[in-house]
Amino acid sequence: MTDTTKKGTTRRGFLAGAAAGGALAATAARAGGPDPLITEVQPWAQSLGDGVDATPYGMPIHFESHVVRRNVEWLTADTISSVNFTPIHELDGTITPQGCAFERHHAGAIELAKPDWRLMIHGLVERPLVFTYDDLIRFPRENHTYFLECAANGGMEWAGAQLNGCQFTHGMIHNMEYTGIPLRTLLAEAGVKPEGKWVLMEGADASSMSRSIPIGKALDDVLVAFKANGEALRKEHGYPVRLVVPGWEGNMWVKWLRRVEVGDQPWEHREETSKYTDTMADGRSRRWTWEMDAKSIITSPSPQAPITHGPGPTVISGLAWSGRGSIREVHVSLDGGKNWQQARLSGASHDKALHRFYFEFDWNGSELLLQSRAVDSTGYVQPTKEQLRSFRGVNSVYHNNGIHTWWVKTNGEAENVEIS
Ligand SMILES: Nc1nc2c(c(=O)[nH]1)N[C@H]1C(S)=C(S)[C@@H](COP(=O)(O)O)O[C@H]1N2
Ligand SMILES: [Mo]
Repeated sequence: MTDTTKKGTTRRGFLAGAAAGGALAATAARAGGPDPLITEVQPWAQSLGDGVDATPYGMPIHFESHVVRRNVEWLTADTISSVNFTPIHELDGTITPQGCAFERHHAGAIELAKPDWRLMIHGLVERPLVFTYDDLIRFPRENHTYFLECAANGGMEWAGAQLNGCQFTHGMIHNMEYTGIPLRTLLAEAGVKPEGKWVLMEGADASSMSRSIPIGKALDDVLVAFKANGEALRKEHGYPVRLVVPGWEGNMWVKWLRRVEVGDQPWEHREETSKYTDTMADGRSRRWTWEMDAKSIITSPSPQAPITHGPGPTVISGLAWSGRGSIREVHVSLDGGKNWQQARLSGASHDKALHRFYFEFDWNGSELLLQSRAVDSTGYVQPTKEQLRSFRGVNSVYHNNGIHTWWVKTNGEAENVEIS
């Protein structure tokens, strides 16, 4: 094949033209001769592919088998009362597929069939009620997209940089479109008595996960959800029914929901006293911290997603979210917070849901101290870790929403660091 005779119509001509444009320089550099991937008939074009009955329910193609939840062995004594992390460094857009959305169980993920599921509403109500799954789905439904963030997301980073990858530092989060019945609809069916000011939400697993929620939130946007991203909840996320508590810490999103009790005061159960409370510098703990403050993280480049293409056009990508509303702006710094530039938000902007941001720039190959900073719709600005510690000390585990830093080296590798 001669590829120089008719410039502009041949492959070499095309690549030379592209190289002049800059963006395809890396591809053009390989243009020593004909590319067999283009010029030769490949195996996948010499035989037929799979039939439509080969995969009744599809899994990701095996080339993507590294895009999975991962756990950190030393973090918990066993894998039953434990957590794994969403591979946020590999995902894009805003929706988290259920198959790789992080899991947090206190007594393992249980198997509870729809016919065996019951939801009880009792306590300070006019009519104590029990719903079956078939009862539940006869109420009017709503669809909403929300993030769930475990309050402990980033907990290991309070004292300093520790885990090398955003999957581990920020991966206790997922974002799904839920189909469910507003809790207020079910409470109205039971008739909350005037003295009913709190609800206790309890799960059916052996942990008896239970949390107190003020009636105002329960009657606002809380959902009793049975689908996520269009399909049934996965077992790991509470099949057949879980609670969705928009913007509030993940622990309150009770899975395998079985009981709603209406009361006149909070129950002060384990998960809202000895756990999921924030210990301050003086050793005393904050009683409640329900809302998740605005936060952001650059997912690429990051330690698990280095820059592999060398200097030139580079895409920075990341996630931002707020438990108080939507994300108004995200700023990106290349120099550890000295200078900030506006990132570009792309995709859906739902209240209390993940937002995707991008920042495109021409990397000159020098070291970077990458940071991102979210501003939410209330005007709240994500704090630095220093600011956070000045208020909260270093005894905390939960609710670390400090600005995070990746040190990008000249070879494109990134490392979790903290700068002061
Ligand atoms: N019944 C029950 N609900 C539960 C839990 C649990 O162990 N049991 N864990 C809670 C915690 S701490 C979190 S962060 C979220 C995690 O939800 P996910 O596993 O869908 O990510 O569920 C919450 N709901
Ligand atoms: Mo959690």
